[in-house]
Parts: sequence; structure tokens; C-alpha cells
Amino acid sequence: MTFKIHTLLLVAGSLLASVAHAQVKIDDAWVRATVPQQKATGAFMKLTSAKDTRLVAVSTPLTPKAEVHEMAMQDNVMRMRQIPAIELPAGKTVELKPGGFHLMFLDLPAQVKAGDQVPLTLIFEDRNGARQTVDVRAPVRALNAAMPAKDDKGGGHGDHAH
Ligand SMILES: [Cu+2]
Repeated sequence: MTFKIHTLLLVAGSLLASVAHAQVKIDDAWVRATVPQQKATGAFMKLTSAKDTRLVAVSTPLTPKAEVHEMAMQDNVMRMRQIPAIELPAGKTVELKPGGFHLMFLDLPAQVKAGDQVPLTLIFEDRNGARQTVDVRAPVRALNAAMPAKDDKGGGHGDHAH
């Protein structure tokens, strides 16, 4: 077997150059606390990538069943569904928030309590199919901590945010 060292070094050099700019910045990550017996919750954050990429998966020690979800209006009802990826256009901050994109943790074996820290591993995939993982520790916040303006079904305007 013959290695073409010179060519390999050139390829490696260009790959390193692009990988160096592929890092995704994660801000304000948090996980919503659950009440006893609640089997599902969500994680939210702001993602900013220097180059086009997509969030394709998440893993967490909370549960093996962690999915990428979105909420959208469907027949005048807000519904959530699993989606294959969240697109992250270069330089644009994409917010995962209640009522929109979120990470979903299902079949929770235990309560998720405010004040805990949850390790998350986010898996990104670029246009060439190359994958990158980014670890983040997300604090757990109480159910309504991030939604100070939300009222209980009265006004309803809070549910229509884009
Ligand atoms: Cu969901």
C-alpha cells in the first residue's frame, strides 16, 4: 500500500480550515422542569453557526428518547411534531423556544427538577454530511420561568408568536 502523503496533507489542511469555522455557538440553553409523573419536557436555546449547517439530533442522559421537534399551527391548533433537522443558515441566530423549534425528551424515568444541570450533546451535520457534536450543560428552570408574559388562555396573543 502506498500513501500519497503530499496529497493527504493538502486535503487535511483544507479540511482543518473549514472545520475551524464550523463551530456552533450555543447561548441561553435551558431545560423545562417537570412535575411528578410528567413524562416529557423540552430544551430551548439560541444557536448561531458560522457556516450553513443543521441540527440533526440531540442526546442526553435524561432519556434515550430525545427528538428534534417543531410546533406549528395546523388547522388552527398548535401541534408539535418530530422533524429531521433544524436548518442553521450561516451567521443567523436560530432560537429554540416554547411554541417553536425545541428539543423533546420523552419517556422520562424521573422528574426533572429546577436547579439541576442537564448535559446535552447536540449533533450537527453540514452540507457535505460531515457531523460535529457540541456539548452543553443546560440549567433546569421552572415551568413558567421563561414565559413571564404568558397568561392562562385568556389573551391568547402569546401563543401566536412566530
Ligand atoms: Cu415536542
